[in-house]
Amino acid sequence: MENMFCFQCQETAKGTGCTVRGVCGKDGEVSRLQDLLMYVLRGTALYMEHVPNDAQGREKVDYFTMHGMFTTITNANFDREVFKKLIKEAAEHRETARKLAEKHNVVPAQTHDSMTWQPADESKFIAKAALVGVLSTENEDIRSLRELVTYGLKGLAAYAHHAWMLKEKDIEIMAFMHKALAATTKDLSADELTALVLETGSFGVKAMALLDKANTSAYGNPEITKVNIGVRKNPGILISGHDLKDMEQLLKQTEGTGVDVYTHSEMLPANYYPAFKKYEHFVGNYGNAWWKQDKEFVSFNGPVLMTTNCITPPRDSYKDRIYTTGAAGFDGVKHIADAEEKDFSAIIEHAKKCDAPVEIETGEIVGGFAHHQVMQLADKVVDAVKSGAIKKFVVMAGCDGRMKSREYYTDFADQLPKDNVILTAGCAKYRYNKLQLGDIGGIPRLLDAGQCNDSYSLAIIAMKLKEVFELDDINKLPIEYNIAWYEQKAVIVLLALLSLGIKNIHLGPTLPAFLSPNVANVLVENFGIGGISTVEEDMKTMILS
Ligand code: SF4
Ligand code: SF3
Repeated sequence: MENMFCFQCQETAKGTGCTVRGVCGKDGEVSRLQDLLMYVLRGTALYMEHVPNDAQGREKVDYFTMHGMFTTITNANFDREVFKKLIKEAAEHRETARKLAEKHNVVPAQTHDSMTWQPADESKFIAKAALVGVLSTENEDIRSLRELVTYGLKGLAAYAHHAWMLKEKDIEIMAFMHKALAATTKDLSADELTALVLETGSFGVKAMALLDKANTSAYGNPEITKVNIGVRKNPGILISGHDLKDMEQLLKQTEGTGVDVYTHSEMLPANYYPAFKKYEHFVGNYGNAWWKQDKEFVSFNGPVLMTTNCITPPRDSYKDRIYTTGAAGFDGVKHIADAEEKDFSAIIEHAKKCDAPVEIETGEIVGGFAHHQVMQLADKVVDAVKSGAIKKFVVMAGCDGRMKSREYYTDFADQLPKDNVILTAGCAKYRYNKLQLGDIGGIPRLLDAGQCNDSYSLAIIAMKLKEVFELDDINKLPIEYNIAWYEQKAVIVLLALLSLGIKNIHLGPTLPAFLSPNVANVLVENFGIGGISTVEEDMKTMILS
């Protein structure tokens, strides 16, 4: 038997599954512990799906399940001790869930082993995990659908978690999370599971809308911003990941200390928010997408705060400068504890002893085109479409990754006709956000809405255009979707788009390994999902046709 089995991300080994060690660096033990954590969370869900939404005391269980799932997404947490602790805590939360169900007279008649298995003996965790992982579902289509739901839920949990940090909670999202997680243990038909996949997508829309509300009500609407990509002479802290509350607290705590703050990868869009732009010591963005961190963290010189995914196994040369917080973690890396106001003093003191960052790039990039800002430009955009100055919008949202084949996205962006506008979100943008793509009558040809969750903004923009042009079908808009995926946040974005009725999405650089041939067929037949080919070929079929 394999030491592990994981195929949740795009870079999975041989395009089929990681079985010895993850391409991401996750080892067999951590992978198995993640499987076991998911198992106990499923057991919890089998109680929680019956607990009324207004039941007193459910919030802690909701939070724990959401947080637990978030820790298992690709490149979030690699710390085995964290997972052992989470598994034991999960059993305690499951007990709370059982008591809640009992109190409300809704204890299910049927039991499942995940509802009763006890983590009494740590030495038995791995053996148990080997029995309950992905491959424990034998039918490959059912397995495929269960995992598609599960990965969508992981992405959904991550977005709901970011919103929760800003005190935006939606009990219906939590209730659905348990219902869907519970469903993955049941004997459902392929049709029932397919319906659940779409329902997961519709809750993905809700979670992204909730997060959009949380972010914009706390920090204002993103606005067009030129972001400096060079450096200054002070020591700096680099902040990565997606958690804007951490960003806020770090900026506050570093003010007046002589330490500058730079964003990295998915934190770049923090530069677009009015509440953050006002800080004089907030310099700009350093580096590129997550997978280049092993080089860029070396030249940054100062400490790095990883607030969420994507962390990659740190090199010894800079490991002592990495700090994690929230759902992120790595063995031997310092972790900043959760608190209403987190204490970043250790990282600030650390920064003061470091050299200033080495400049690796100079200039500016432009972003901040979330829905509110684009609506301000709506008249201009509509006129440009009507006059033919803009022929097409191409949504190129999603993730970046290591594979050489992703150069496709740089070439694709570069070769698009000059009357096409790219709409982007997520770290996929680093493949082309430093190209000089120009503008169309003052409208930049690359409109960056923000983080991957801000794909919600792209959907809002599409729906607004549909209304303006009085179309009965969103697919009649001159919009093409050429999306790059890597981890499970991209899975929920994809499912969200499908639930909104968007068809003919191209997904690359490869289709998910967790789609069985039959499930892939269902997606092709019902939604027109396709892969990518060569730039020349795709330019012909998507853009010039
Ligand atoms: Fe492999 Fe991706 Fe799973 Fe890591 S997350 S073990 S790379 S499939
Ligand atoms: Fe990137 Fe990890 Fe997906 Fe939020 S940071 S998009 S890969």
